[in-house]
Amino acid sequence: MSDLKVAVIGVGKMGAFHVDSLTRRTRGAQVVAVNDFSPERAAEIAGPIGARVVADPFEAIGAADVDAVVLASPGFAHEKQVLACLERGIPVLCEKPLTMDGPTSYEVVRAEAETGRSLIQVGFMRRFDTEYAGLRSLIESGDLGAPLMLHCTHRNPEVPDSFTSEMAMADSVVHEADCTRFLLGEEVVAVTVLKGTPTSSAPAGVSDPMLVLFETESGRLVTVESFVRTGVAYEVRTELVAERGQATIGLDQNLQVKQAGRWGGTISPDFVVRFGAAYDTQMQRWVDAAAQGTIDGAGSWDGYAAAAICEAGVEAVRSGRRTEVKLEARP
Ligand code: ISE
Repeated sequence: MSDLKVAVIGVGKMGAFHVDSLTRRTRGAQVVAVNDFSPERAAEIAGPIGARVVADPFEAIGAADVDAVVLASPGFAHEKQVLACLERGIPVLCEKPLTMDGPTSYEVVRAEAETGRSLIQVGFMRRFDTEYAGLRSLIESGDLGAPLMLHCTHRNPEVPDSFTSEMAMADSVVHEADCTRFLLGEEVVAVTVLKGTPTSSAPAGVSDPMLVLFETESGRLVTVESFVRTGVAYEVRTELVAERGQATIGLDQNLQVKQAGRWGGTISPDFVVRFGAAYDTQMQRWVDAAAQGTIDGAGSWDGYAAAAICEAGVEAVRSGRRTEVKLEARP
């Protein structure tokens, strides 16, 4: 079978990683077209792999030789670009968020349902991380009894000053929203946010860290510490509390060295290092599925549910009140 010919839209940090993954670490795929709002950046990434630069993202999506699309453009551009992929009937791997809010994500879910196919995969890469997948299998096995709570820690070493509390919800906490659904297999129905003393590194008015509480359909509680200016490293952990035991993932304990009266190791500096293998596994599974005209991972409904949870989360940040998540019926 010939390689899947892929257009990559947006080649910032994430898109460039995906191009590298498709070119060097994924079987059965070839990047043929690259688009970015900076033509110089697009040329820098496309040149070494012999792909062409396409100035207009919609021209790249519509190109006759493009079989599938990876979208790593800014979130606000996703809605129209995903719809263009649906219109052409080609598979798309869309980085989160699916769109910028619940209602527009739901429109995308409906548009996909009308095609009668599963064409949209959302890049919730943690589902492909061996530890997250292992924790889900453990929950499903029933060995620890019924799951009761999750405690999630989400820490970034640094973000730009322009990164607001609302952005922490939509950009970082969104992964915990998806993991909650992935691990517990049920919807989140309400979000509450508590803002504590902010770090002195946070600009005035920005709540960092903050404590987010998800309530699920069956009444389970999930706590999320969101702290995006720790100045330390990238730390993402989850502890499951179940009826007959607990389990923890994300300790990120790599090589530990003892020397000269001290011991220690390193912590992943960022998400591309911590989740690099998960991104690559996601890419291989998506390419294999896309070659069959389908997806293998989080779908548009998952993207919509995460967007709806984050929308409630942003409202909870602003109002300080417990906010219910409003989900439409699944088409
Ligand atoms: C970033 O955009 C990501 O998607 C990472 O996975 C997340 O952990 C980080 O907090 C975000 O800023």
